[in-house]
Amino acid sequence: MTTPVTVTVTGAAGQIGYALLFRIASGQLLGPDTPVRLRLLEIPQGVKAAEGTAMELDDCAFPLLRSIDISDDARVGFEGTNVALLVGARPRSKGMERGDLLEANGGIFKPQGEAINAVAADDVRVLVVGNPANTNALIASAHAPDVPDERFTAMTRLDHNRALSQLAARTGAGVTDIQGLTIWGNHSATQYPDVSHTTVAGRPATDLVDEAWLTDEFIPTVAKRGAAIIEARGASSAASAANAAIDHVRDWVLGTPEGSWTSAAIPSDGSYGVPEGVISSFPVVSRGGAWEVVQGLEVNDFSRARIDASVAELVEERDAVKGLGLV
Ligand code: NAX
Repeated sequence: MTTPVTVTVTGAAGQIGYALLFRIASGQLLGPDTPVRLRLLEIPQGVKAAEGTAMELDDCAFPLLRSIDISDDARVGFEGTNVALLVGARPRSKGMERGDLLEANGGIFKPQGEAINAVAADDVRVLVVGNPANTNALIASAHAPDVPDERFTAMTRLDHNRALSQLAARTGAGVTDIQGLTIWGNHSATQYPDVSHTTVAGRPATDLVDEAWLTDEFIPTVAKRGAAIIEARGASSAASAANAAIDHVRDWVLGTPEGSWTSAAIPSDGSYGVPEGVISSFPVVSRGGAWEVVQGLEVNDFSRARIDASVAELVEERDAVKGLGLV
């Protein structure tokens, strides 16, 4: 057994929190040999429900779960944290403009970034799930000057998994037959699921599916899957989002398998023409506990236009939060 790892989940009493916490406590995040200390951060109105979830966690008698602390104070919630999953965010309410949404989330992610800077462990890794995830991650990072920028990431793994599943269904393959798929850009409707380097059981995906399907079905289905889930379920994706968060952190900490890559939103180093500093989704591998952008992929004209459109949206969001004094 190794030393316990402290994992903070914000929005712990929410839907995704409920789907996430049991999997973390059971060892699915960090493996079967790593004990976990959980810290649940909520707003005051959410604390009681988080206490209920903690009672259920107790009742699972998970061998790896060492402790559960609940707080509505970010300085307590992030104390000594090694892995911070920032799930709680301010959703867009009816009639809310994008600027208002960014400002409201600034009110959450600025103090959380400051608290992470002040009290988290030196090796803290942050995954932002709460939307607008890429820009929320940028805000938190801007307020944590002592934490290296690359430790702040945002989640596009759910989009990646959705794309894998759609392509597998279309080609009659298994998801494990698919390699080299990428989500580029923002976790929003402008995201670009790219199969131009993808192979399915060793064959180029572009030989197996036609362009019309890619443009008219695959890309919009992946990008709008969240809305389709809400329509069908009457509630937004929760278990699949929690699953993707587990995949992201596990790969980040333990490494991605040899021979393929995944997608994660990480601060750009300028690769593929994405302006430096913007938190954009890229093809990535994880080696030695750090994400690396897969280099040297050819970007065709179609991909270029799609990547540029999504990145332009990210730049706009960054400029908007800059204008609000949030970064
Ligand atoms: P819920 O509304 O069920 O839960 C959110 C929880 O966050 C609530 O319990 C609330 O009290 C808490 N909260 C709000 N402000 C907080 C703060 N300042 N500190 C701590 N807790 C706070 O939402 P849920 O369905 O769990 O979704 C959470 C977030 O995930 C939303 O922003 C949603 O848009 C986002 N998603 C992101 C996805 C992604 O792929 N990146 C996919 C799924 C999901 O839509």
